[in-house]
Amino acid sequence: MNRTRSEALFEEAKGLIPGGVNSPVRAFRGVGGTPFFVRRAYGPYLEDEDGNRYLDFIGSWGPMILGHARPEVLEAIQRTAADGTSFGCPTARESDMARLIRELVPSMEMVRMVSSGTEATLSAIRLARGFTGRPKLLKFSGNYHGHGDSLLVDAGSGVATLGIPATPGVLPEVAQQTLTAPFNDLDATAALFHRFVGEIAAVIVEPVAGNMGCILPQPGFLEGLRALCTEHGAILIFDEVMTGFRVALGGAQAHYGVSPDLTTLGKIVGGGLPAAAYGGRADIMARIAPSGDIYQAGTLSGNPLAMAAGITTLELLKGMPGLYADLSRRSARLASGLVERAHAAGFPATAQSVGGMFSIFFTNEPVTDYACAKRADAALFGRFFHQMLDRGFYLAPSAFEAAFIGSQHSDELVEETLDAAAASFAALR
Ligand code: KE4
Repeated sequence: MNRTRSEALFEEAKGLIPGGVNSPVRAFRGVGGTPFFVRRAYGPYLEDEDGNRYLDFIGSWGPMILGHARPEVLEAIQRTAADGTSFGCPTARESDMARLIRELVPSMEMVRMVSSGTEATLSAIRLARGFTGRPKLLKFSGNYHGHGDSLLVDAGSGVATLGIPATPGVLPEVAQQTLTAPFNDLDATAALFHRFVGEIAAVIVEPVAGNMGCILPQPGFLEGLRALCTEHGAILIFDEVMTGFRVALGGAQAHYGVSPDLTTLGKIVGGGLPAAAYGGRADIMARIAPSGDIYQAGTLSGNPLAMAAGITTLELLKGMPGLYADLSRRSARLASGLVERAHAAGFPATAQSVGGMFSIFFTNEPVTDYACAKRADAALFGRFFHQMLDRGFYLAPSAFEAAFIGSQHSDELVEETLDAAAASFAALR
């Protein structure tokens, strides 16, 4: 494929923006090569600056579950913008959004809008610490919750267990307050609760992991976290920035039947515009300023255009009762079909899917946590990614990301994708 204009744009961007991108994963460091620059998008397709068209399995990293440039969403944005774009004053539309979120995610009795998933998780963590008066946070290896200091933390080694900074700029004394357990490991989680009695303010978890590839919770894992948090008086935070309205209309908590104390949302809730949210038990949320004493604020929180795009998206999803069954069926077909074609070409592969998200791992061992995911063949993933990209299929540009399908990914497009995968694996033999 000819991508000369993207290559030139990337060279120029690198002199203006760190790494040439406004978010690292876009630079294709996980798969090598030069990222394509998008000129426009429509339905399930992206079109780059050289006129190449790609079937998009990323959807802006989750938001575009109804496809790009959805007419109803564009119309809502245009109509709203005609009356102004930002006021910094309360609007009725923000209550409409909060009411709609509470209807779809009943555990979110009260809701605060923010502008990114990072802002949602760091606010929820501050709230949990303020509400409990406890300092420590427990997270899981391979879960990503945005770039808040408490979250850019690696597991301490062996006996240490206290967190260590995952990046320069995070202070050791901050990182030490974050404990880490392997995803799906209830015993390790319980051991941390027994070691740090009365110190853990919250557990934060991606109820379906999407930032080390798509890794499902083992039966009983989420229920076990719920029981441990209840037993120890810690707050259970489901980070549903990715899984919210993605694995089910009510998110992973509806799909698995486990209710957290707080939930964070992002991506789909903004319908492609910058919006995110955190919310949950009314007694906890009441502590947020100005009703309470725990501070959090944001100039563009509840922005009218983002509310219009998000509300329109959620209302459309509400009106599509069979959508999530279709997404589950198609993502399962993709997952099993990719594995079949990889095996037929002699490559090890396993895959996982739920609702509108899936991942393939180039290993034959079951993948239940980050250590397993890291043992898969990431180099092969990169080669497969580029084979598919050159055939017009844009999969996740990292072995440690999930891929997404939406309402526009028809059965026919799924089969086309599997045909391209067969040709790609044949070319890689
Ligand atoms: P943002 O700050 O990027 O809006 O959200 C952070 C975040 C929080 N929680 C979960 C579960 C997330 O997946 C994310 C962000 N996801 C990444 C993709 N893995 C966004 C893509 C990017 O970083 O550019």
